[in-house]
Amino acid sequence: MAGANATRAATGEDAGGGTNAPTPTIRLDISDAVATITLDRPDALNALTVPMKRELLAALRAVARDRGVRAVILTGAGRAFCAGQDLKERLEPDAAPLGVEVRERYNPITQAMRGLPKPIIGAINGVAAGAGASLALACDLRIVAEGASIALAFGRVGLVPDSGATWLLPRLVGAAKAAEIALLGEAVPADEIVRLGLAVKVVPAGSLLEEAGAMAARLAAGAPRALALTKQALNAAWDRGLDAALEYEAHLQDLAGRSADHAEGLDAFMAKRPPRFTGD
Ligand code: T3D
Repeated sequence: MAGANATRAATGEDAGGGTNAPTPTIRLDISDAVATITLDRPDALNALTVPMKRELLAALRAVARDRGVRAVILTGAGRAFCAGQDLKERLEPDAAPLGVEVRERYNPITQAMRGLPKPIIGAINGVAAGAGASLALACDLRIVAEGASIALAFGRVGLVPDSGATWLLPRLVGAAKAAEIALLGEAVPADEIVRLGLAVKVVPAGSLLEEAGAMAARLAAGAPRALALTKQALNAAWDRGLDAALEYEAHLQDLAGRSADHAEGLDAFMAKRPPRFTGD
């Protein structure tokens, strides 16, 4: 798939095209080194079902493996980003216990996003509620559309924030604001999301994907390994003191310094030309 422009459903297996093939709920489009993962159940505001979580994880794993993908956009089809867990599915008699659902289906998604060695931009096109808010928070960067919002709506259905929200939110906005957002559960509107530093900017809904695409293209032109190591350093720094962070930076810089991309960056600088990074 590397380098190719492709669109496919992310079922995690060959859909086969047979009449019994399940309707895909995740779209994976790859173009010019940017993968766009679209949550695609617009009639249910992209609420997450078991197959959808499986497909989302498969899509994240596919883009992790694909050397041709250098940046990822996560967005929602229709008017919502994601309304969280599909609450109708929870009422089905064979629904897994919540602890199992979270451990086996949600947590691996958050881990895949935070561990993905490429930057993920959340193009937050509408409401991101419950586990949908957690998905938004697990992105590296966010751009929000006017009218979008983030709501830790878990309390309204008697649940606690999950999928990493209690870990990510305080680190992103501070403990006091995180407590306000998590305990009151009110929707944080787009301009406030930006004011809190949770998103880079708010843009008109019609230009959201264009703006996210421009940011992704900029990232895709960067040195892939350096970006991956930068994400790794930022992830690790959240759990470390200064001395450990300094040592880890030195270790990662040692790795980056041996890369072909570093040599190319120096060469391009001296020649006053744009670098052509390969990820080697
Ligand atoms: O496994 C586990 O359960 C553990 C993990 C839990 C994590 C969680 O995510 S818990 C939190 C779950 N999410 C919510 O509580 C949000 C529920 N949705 C809403 O509060 C509202 O829909 C919104 C505020 C997001 C949007 O409101 P509005 O008025 O714009 O739209 P709507 O009319 O409520 O929804 C439109 C349709 O989407 C509607 O379908 P219908 O009636 O036209 O056939 C609605 O039922 C459906 N929908 C919206 N959210 C969900 C949903 N269907 C299933 N599950 C949903 N979460």
